[in-house]
Amino acid sequence: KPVHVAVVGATGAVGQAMIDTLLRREFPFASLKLLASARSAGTVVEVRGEQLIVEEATPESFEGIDIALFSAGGDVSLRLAKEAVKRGALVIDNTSAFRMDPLVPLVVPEVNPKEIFKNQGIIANPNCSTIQMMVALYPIYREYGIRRIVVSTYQAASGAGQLAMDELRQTASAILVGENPVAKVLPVSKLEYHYPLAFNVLPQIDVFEANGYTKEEMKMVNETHKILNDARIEVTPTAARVPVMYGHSESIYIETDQPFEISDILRLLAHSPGLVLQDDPEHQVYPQALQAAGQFPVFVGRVRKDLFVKNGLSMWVVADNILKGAALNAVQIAEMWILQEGIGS
Ligand code: A2P
Ligand code: 11C
Repeated sequence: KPVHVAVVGATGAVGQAMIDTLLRREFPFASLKLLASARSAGTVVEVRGEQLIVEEATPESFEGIDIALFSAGGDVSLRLAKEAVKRGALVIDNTSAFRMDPLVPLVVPEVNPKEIFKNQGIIANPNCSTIQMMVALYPIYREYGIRRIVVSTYQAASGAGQLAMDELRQTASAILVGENPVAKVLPVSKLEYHYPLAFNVLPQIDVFEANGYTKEEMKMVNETHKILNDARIEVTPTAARVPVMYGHSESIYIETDQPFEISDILRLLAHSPGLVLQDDPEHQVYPQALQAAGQFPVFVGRVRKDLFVKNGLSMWVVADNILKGAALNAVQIAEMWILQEGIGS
């Protein structure tokens, strides 16, 4: 049976990466429908040598669609995902709209692939900073157990969208010619105060919650608990935006339940799915955002035992937030789904 795929938000940064990823991985789609808002309806995009015309996303757009990849913001998902399901599509949603819904699986294919098959029409893609942390920690969690995670993120501007990337470029250029740049987008466009990201670090991603943590930080706590199905893990996150275009970096410290040898941890990380170990201090080899940009894997390095805490372990984890953090993870879920269903041309 042929598979008909739709990308909702096809003109956005993640939507474009979804199209690229479907092509790079030779996803066997029979047709590809590109959907966005009325603003960009009529835009022509070339895919596999064919001129595809972007259409406005409406409930009727999903007639005949088998898999719909959504990345057009939570409001669009809330309005249209169930319409797509009603018409027989499997929705893989990259927004936060359904992530914490108990009826919606939250999936990182390297970690909890079986959840894919418990879906009731919608599968949620986790937040980018959670996905890369899960890929790196799951092998250790499975072998040794993890009771505590202290994570600090160094997140790229692309996570906040195209306007944030434009602002990073503009504020950097302004500072270089001695001007005082005025920011209008970062850290959160809908809030009152804005600060330049260029030559700066902003310890705020998304809005603050009543407990003093940001929404981004709370996603790392709640999504980790749901993906590992273990709410006992103590997660202490700090999320910061750094002047990088693509690639989130994370400094992760964990405490395991069982004691470990560092050589065993390195061997484990070197042979885990979706993960590339880049750890050779002697030759200054470690993961870097610039090198991870455009790549599919999660990179891990700087792996070392804590100097004081018996089961403490630190590492540096980097991934392309638009690829493994969004588009690739969604496409991997779609691949597993069609394999199991035995569909695809
Ligand atoms: P459009 O280009 O028509 O605005 P990004 O996060 O990079 O800004 O991308 C957001 C994506 O979501 C774009 O493809 C955008 O399309 C799409 N989008 C925004 N609002 C809507 C909407 N109301 N209906 C459908 N797609 C939308
Ligand atoms: C960022 N993590 O880097 C955010 C973007 O829940 O899918 C992704 C938000 C989400 O700003």
